[in-house]
Amino acid sequence: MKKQIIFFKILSTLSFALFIAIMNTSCLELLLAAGGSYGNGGTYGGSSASKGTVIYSETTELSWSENLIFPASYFSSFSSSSKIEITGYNTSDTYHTIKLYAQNSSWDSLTEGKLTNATISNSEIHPSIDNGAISYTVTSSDAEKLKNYGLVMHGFGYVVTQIKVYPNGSSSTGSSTSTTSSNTETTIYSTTTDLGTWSNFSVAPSNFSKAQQGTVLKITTSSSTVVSSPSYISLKLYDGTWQPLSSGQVAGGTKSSDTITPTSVSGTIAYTLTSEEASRLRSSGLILQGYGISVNRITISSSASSTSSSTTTTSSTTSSITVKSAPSFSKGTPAYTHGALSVSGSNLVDKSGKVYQLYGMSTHGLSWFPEYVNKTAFQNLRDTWNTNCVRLALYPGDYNGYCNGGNKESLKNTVYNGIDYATSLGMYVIVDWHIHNDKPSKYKSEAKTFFNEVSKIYSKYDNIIYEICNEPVGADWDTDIKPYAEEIIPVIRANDSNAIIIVGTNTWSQDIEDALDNPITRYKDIMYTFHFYADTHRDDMRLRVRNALQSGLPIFITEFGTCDASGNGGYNNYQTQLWFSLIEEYSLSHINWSICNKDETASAIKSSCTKTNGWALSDLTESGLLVYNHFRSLTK
Ligand code: IDC
Repeated sequence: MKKQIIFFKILSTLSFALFIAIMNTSCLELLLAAGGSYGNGGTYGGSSASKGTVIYSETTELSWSENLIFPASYFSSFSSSSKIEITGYNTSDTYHTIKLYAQNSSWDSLTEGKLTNATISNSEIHPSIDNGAISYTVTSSDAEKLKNYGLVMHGFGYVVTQIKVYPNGSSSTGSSTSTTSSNTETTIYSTTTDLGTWSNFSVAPSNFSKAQQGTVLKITTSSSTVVSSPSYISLKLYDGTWQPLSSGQVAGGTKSSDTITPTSVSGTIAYTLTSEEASRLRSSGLILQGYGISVNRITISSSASSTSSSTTTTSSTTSSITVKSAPSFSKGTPAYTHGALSVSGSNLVDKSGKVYQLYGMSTHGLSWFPEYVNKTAFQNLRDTWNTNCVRLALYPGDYNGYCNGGNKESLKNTVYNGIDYATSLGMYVIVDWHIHNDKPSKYKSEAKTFFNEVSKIYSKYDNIIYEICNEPVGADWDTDIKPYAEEIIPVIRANDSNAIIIVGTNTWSQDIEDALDNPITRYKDIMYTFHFYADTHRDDMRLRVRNALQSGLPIFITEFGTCDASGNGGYNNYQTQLWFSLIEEYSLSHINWSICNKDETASAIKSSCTKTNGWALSDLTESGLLVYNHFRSLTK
């Protein structure tokens, strides 16, 4: 969506010939290449940088929904004294704010720099003058991020009329005629990732488009907290198809077959590519795996022979991902019939505005029961169980969770496969970032990266729903959960402007009144999570839900159990039926925990049954049978 907005703005300033060229290239690439002549600004790098260069001169009201994007090429000469100057004025709203982010995969907020004519709180810049220029002087870390990824700006209650950049700060008088930076290294990864016990992450092929024989990868590392005093440390480099890189030269460590032992846990190793390895990275990207060590940054040296005076430096992102085209759902499937969903009052409604109820099964944690993510299982859930939705539970925290030693790549693939299976069956699918027993802010940066990537790939899918924090615990709504949500939602919405986003509430998603008292108003199509485990949560909880619904809160029960809150013990048919009555009264969406054979009461499949699809009724537990019969009584 953001790309489209900017795309159309740029389009108006481009010639027809360029338009034809755009049609033959990816919009985004051209957009980046068009950097030097954006808006009415002079050619970047040619004019005196000490006077500043106008990079934007349109009148645009920031109202959360619009992101202004400036490619990395605008910031190629940035360093720690560089400045961004924003001219504009406050609207008549009572709230005025601007947010600056680096356009890296985790959308890091820029908050540490020096402001003039503005103050900052909660990563939001508040102008202290009603109109005129405010400025942000970047830190060296901001400068690095902007140089590599570019800038995203959004906000509320503020009209931007001009943006200028001063690579040398405002007071510099130095002659700066050749401002094209001759960077020899480009940062292609700048998120601290603890590799723990052989975790891995990948860097997309686009980052290696210029790799050739002799190109150097520098990997900066620090200690691991997952393995606090490791008996050894190790790094392994692979191409994107898991073929090792082992022929190149290593400095800063020793190499034995395909394993590199860094000289020190905190330091930098340099790996020089052979031409065959460079070609593999160009086509499939890099996977880095390791033990007892964290990676903080990866840079790639640029080739020596660059063409002179090019201002269109390539912006590399770690997440240049293939956006899948819009799926066509088969006739008669739930997603075909009901299309893109939205929120109206306290209701979830379908494409024709009719109240619509989603219901179905949740997986258990994908780290432990990924085998239930298969197409036949989902088809059984759609056809035999009569459900229209599945939920994919990705735990960040627990042991072997996504951010705690789990194999990120394979977990992500399980999520993607799950979305693809559900889509091919015309089912709705919830991507659940399964925070539990934690504050959502704990894994915020990982969550941003994850949701940015998924929502980019699936931006054209109308059947995907994002649940951004399953069950916060010990997290204040006003100061933790809501600010977290207000950082994650724009990341998703920048890719997918209308997906339903569900936000968890404190105390294992029970404190729904907090959301009622201080709802998220910046974004539409937001729902709030309520969870019940029937034996533990009874009349008092039903009353809370009823009251919140009557006050207009859109509630989605993304998880319920027929037993007690531990998930094991206390199977309670009677209390579950009472919940089903309330659910029916308000057409609430509801998802049961969980489709797996773990030996616990909440599981729908008997522990003696190892089938991962094609279950007979005799394979179901008492909980499984109860929800099976309930789902079959509903209309999908
Ligand atoms: C439980 C699982 C159990 C697992 C535990 C910790 O059923 O096998 O050992 O998590 O990972 C929730 C949570 C959900 C819990 C479930 C039952 O969202 O993760 O699953 N529950 O305790 N909220 C209330 C109950």
